This record gives sequence, C-alpha cells and structure tokens, in this order.
Amino acid sequence: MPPGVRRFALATLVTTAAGLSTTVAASAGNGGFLPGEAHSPNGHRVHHAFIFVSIFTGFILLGVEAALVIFVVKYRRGRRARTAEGPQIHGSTKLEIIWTVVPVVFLAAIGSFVFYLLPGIADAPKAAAADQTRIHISGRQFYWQFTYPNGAVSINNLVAPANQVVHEDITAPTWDVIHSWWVPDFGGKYDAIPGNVNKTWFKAHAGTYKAQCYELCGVQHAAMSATVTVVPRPQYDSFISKRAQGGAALGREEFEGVCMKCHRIGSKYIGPDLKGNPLLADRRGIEQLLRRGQGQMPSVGRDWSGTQIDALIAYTKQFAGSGGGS
Ligand code: HEC
Ligand SMILES: [Cu+2]
Repeated sequence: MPPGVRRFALATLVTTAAGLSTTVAASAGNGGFLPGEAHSPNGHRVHHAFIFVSIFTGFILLGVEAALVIFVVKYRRGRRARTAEGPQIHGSTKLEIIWTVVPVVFLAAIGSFVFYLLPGIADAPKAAAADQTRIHISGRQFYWQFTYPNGAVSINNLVAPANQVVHEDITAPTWDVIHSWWVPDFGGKYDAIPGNVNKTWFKAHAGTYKAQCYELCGVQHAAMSATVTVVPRPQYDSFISKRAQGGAALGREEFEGVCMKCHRIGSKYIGPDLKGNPLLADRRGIEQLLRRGQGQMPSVGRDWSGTQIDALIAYTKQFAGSGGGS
C-alpha cells in the first residue's frame, strides 16, 4: 500500500471509530455501557443479568483483541522471505483442554445465574388482594388502550398505583397486527399478539415512565408511544372511578392518541383535514365510521364502548362545522 493511501485509511478508521464511540456514549448518557436504570424488581434482575454477562463478554473481547494485536505485531513477516513456511504444529492437548474448559465454565456460570434470576423476573411477588391490581393492555394501530378492573379506559397513558404489584395482561385485538409493549425502566419487551395474552408485572415508585411500541406495526409505528404514570393508590382509585364515567377528558385522550396519529384540525395529514367535519358532532355517523372504517381509515374503534364513543363526541364536537349535531 502506498504511504499516502495507508495514512488516509488510518485517518478514516480513527475518526470513524472516535465518532461512533462518542455518539453512543452521548446518546446513552451513561457512557454507553449500560441500559437505563431499572425501576421495578424484575427490571433490576434483568439489569443484573446484563452486567453479569457483560463481565464475561468484556473479558473475552479484551482477551481476543489483545491476542490479535500481539500476534499481528509479533508474527509479522519482517525480513522473512515471502515463501518461507512457518513451523507445522499438530495438536496441543493442553491448549485444547483450556479452550474447551474455559468456555464451559463461563457458560455454566452465566446459565446458573440467569436461572437463579428468572423466577423473580417472571413471577410477581405474592401480595394481598388490596395491594395489587390487574390492567389489560391492548396494542392497536396506532395506540395503546388500557382497561382497568372497573372497566375504565385510558389511551396512551397507563395510570398505576405506586409500590403495588401491577399485573399486565398484554394483547391485541384479533383484527389488528402484532405490537410490542416496552417500558424500558421496567425491563423486558412483551409482544402484544392478536388473540393471545402475554403476562408480566411491575412494581414501581411514583413517577412517569416512557413506553414505546417495539414491533414495526405500520405507518405510525414510531408514534405509538405511551407513558406510565405511577401515583399513590388513593389517587389511582379516584382516577379510575372518575374515568369510568367517560367524559371529555377521555375524549381528548382518544382524539389526541388515536385520531391525531392520522388527522389534523386545519390541515391535511395522513387522513383528510377534520376541521368543520360534521361527523365530529354526529354520534351515529362517527360510530359507524369508527366501527367499520372507511377506505384507508382502519376501524380504530371497532370494540369501543358506548361510553368511549360518547366521550369522543363530547370532545370533538367543538371542531365540527355548524352543520353538525345530533
Ligand atoms: C391510521 C390512520 C387513521 C386514524 C388513526 C384515523 N383516521 Fe380518520 N381517516 C383516515 C383516512 C385515510 C381517511 C380517508 C378515508 C377515505 O379514504 O375515505 C379518514 C377519514 C376520516 C373522516 C372523514 C370521513 C368522511 O367521509 O367525511 C373522519 C370524520 C375521520 N376520519 C375521523 C377520525 C376520527 C374521529 C379518528 C379517531 C377516533 C380517526 N379518524 C382516526 C385515517 C385515519
Ligand atoms: Cu405498534
């Protein structure tokens, strides 16, 4: 290689490596080595497994790369003739035993530790009935719908009681596609599969946690995000009992979380401009549209309750033209 080319190649390699490594660190905010902090006991265990495995893989990475560099330098051709043959070696019992036993020990250590952690990831801790709750999570194109034990519904914002076990039943309607429910702070990702229920749980302190659909599910997959708002139990109880009545607060969540994935008021987006559309105040008309869909618009409200549709109208009638109403 001419020296000019070599220098250029080296410079490219160094700047690329430096660029890539600093980008990862900057975007991760923790040096790029760890996933975010865990905020649920099962998430902690996932985190511990990650660190434990990283120790072995880090050790192997360093060992392999160091050996590579040493061999490259030590056994370079130097002044030897291009055709000179090296010593021919056949077998080395000691080496072969080492490179068999060491990986077996590593894998056994990793396997045992993961099996020790697993029950605490999969199984929720035992809790008195008053200290737990079960929330149904349904992924749809392109929103998350949460249903609480009393039938109350929220969209894209899961409200949960603090420091209590929250069981999550994760699914998708049979007419929808596969989504994936992921709250990074709580650990793993769980597929939301049409007609199938995946179960997990969390137990978190009060706070707000981000969630995101993690399975490419269509045009607005990236916008299919949600929040988990964890609040003290009394606040949770009053939220779900108020929310069971529906009302414009639910309607607003529905409009912003479902309709605005495709519609805007005052401009065309994926769907037509809804400004002044009389259907926004037409209870029967909108119900038909939401249950059946139309053209490119999916049946986003196919299984919505009457309360949910009333709530939507209570909020959207303000955008309907003067011709609307019923
Ligand atoms: C996935 C994208 C998508 C979502 C989500 C969506 N729409 Fe639509 N919507 C469309 C498209 C596309 C059309 C045009 C349909 C056609 O081809 O006739 C449309 C049409 C409409 C129309 C006009 C119907 C007419 O004939 O005047 C109304 C009203 C409407 N949508 C309301 C809503 C409401 C309310 C929601 C939320 C509950 C919603 N849409 C959610 C894509 C969507
Ligand atoms: Cu999705």
